[in-house]
Amino acid sequence: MATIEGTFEKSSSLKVAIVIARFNDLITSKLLSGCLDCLSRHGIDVSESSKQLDIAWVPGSFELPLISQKLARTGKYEVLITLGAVIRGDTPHFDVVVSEASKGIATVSRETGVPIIFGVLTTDTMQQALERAGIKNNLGWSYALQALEMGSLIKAVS
Ligand code: INI
Repeated sequence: MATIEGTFEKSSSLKVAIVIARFNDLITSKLLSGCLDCLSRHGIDVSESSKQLDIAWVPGSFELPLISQKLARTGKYEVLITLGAVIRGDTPHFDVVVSEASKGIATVSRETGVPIIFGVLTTDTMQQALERAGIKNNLGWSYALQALEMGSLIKAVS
């Protein structure tokens, strides 16, 4: 029997791209901070001159799949992390944005074979989003950890 799982031992050699939405930047920039803190603590160079991390900004969560697809197709990255925040109170088309972002990201990941972490907060209120972006817990940190695990796991099954 083979037990196949991701590890965190070689995290420091992974090449990572983050695709982040500017919409609700108050939230997404906090998710990014948490994400970078986790990557950095696992040995990934997150400096401006880093050769193993790129960050792409898009207008909103709706645009996350297209730019993720472009980046994944370059073959330069072992794993991608998408960051966004869609808040129900702010928009009547909440369901459309969430649905397109989630389906699009899942489709791109399967099509390209590159793991893409779904780091899009979907909340009813700004307060809930703030709580998940640092006031109580910063999910950006968790998304980065999941990225490291998947980056390792995809290598283990390739
Ligand atoms: N984009 C988000 O990331 N979060 C939102 O809450 C949101 N709202 O409220 O509408 C949102 N809209 C913008 C959308 O993602 C696109 O950028 C826009 O429709 C242009 O295609």
